[in-house]
Amino acid sequence: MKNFIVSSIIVASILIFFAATLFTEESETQNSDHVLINSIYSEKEIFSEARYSGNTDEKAQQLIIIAENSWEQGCEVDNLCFLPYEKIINVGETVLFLNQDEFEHNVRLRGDPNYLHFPTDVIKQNEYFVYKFNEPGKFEYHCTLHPWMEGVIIIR
Ligand SMILES: [Cu+2]
Repeated sequence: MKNFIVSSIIVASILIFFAATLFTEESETQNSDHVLINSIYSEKEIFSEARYSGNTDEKAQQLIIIAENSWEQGCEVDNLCFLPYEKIINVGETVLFLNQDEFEHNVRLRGDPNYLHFPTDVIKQNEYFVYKFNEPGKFEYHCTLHPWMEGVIIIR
């Protein structure tokens, strides 16, 4: 009986430890998003050349990074072209796409020949594009210059 109690306590401790680890990673990811978003809006010496484009003037809450070297095929193997590959956001939130690659990219909705949803031309290095999502849904997007670059935004 004593052994059972001891092992129960050990199992419970391990579970709590893993739950805490998961929670910490989640909030660290969100915090680093906020830190980078704030630096984009405030560190003018770095982003002074950044050409703003998008459908809103509101400050973004969500960040997607266009990864370094994503112009080169291969990032798609581990879904590392847009970071993160899949982003879950709330209706009414604004996403900021930051290009950290040295080549220019775009963000276009799959199956949208008129490019109405992401009416951006190209995003150059250290430039960004913001888009506010006002409707729930699943948006599969890609870069038309480098079609292997794919990502998904789920709005709920
Ligand atoms: Cu591209």
